[in-house]
Amino acid sequence: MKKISILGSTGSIGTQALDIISKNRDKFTVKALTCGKRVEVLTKQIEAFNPDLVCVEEERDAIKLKKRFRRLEVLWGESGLKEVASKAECDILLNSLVGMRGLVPTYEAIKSGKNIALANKETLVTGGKFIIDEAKKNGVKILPVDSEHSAIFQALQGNSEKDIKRIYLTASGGPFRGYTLKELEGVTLEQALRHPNWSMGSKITIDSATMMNKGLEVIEARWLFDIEPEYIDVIVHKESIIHSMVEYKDHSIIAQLGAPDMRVPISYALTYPERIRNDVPTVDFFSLGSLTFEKADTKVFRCLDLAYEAIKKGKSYPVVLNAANEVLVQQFIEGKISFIDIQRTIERVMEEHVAVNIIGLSDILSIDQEIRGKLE
Ligand code: MN3
Repeated sequence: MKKISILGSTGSIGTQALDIISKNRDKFTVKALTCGKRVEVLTKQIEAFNPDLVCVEEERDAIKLKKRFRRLEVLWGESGLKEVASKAECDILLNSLVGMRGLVPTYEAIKSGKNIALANKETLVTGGKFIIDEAKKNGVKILPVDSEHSAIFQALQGNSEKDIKRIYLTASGGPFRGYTLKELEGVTLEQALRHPNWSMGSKITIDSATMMNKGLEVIEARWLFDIEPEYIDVIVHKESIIHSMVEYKDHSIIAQLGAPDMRVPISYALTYPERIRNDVPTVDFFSLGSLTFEKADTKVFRCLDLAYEAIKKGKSYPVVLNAANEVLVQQFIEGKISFIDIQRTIERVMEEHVAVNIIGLSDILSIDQEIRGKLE
């Protein structure tokens, strides 16, 4: 039995992970769960999975849960989340928090020697080298949950990272693939939330529409697989069947394919190096007929170039890129700014930024706060 703890158990990745666990009760047991405000969903999860430890955002919700489940340990707030990451008893901690707030819990989990199934890409975008070095120092595995990085990880099995020549990250292109800059100006929140292939949370769905998601994934791949950004290419592949590819030094290319369903990469991270059965549909090649590949239009989708620029310049730039993006996506969701304002403002904030060296966690957190303060 593998002991699993989940940060962000009521979100899209968290609920799909629990769905996998519920169908494989002989393989997994759940030790800790955390959520923000979806306490009703968490309550059902506590009844179904019987964890020892939970954490919620608000103290009043924690008090209610404590009354209802007497033997359950209930924590709350950011400090509670940190405590869960550090003390939850588990073989794998699934971090499916959204945004940069996943960074500190990842760090705590690494320090306490836990292997991490990482769905929170902002951890590596902002923490980068610092997080990878800490993981190495503590002998901790970081197993990718993001579908592209899971594909690369799968294509690497039996091979060596040293022999990688190039990584091809595939992108669906999102709902606005083929749009001109002019057309992008008029898009609505409802349109941006309608992803053609993947069903995901709202932050990542907006990031997919701006293509910032792919930019963040380039940075994530840079750190996960220790490869310079000039050897990471983005290919728009609208069918979302090839989830990414690795080209080796002998020019052999290994790809991972499958239906676009997050339960596959989630399962693989939880059961690695084994695989388990699931009810995900198989790829029907004859009804697909063909797979297509295009260049991303970075003149229209500026975020992708901005992410490459941030990782190439290094230092504090990726933290700035991420902080600005998180604030602006939230403002777009709240109807305060237009879709195109997201990329325009990130570009301006990056131009104005004077680079700072990142030595430790406190540098990352203070740059993040500074950028949020400017935009909020
Ligand atoms: Mn992805």
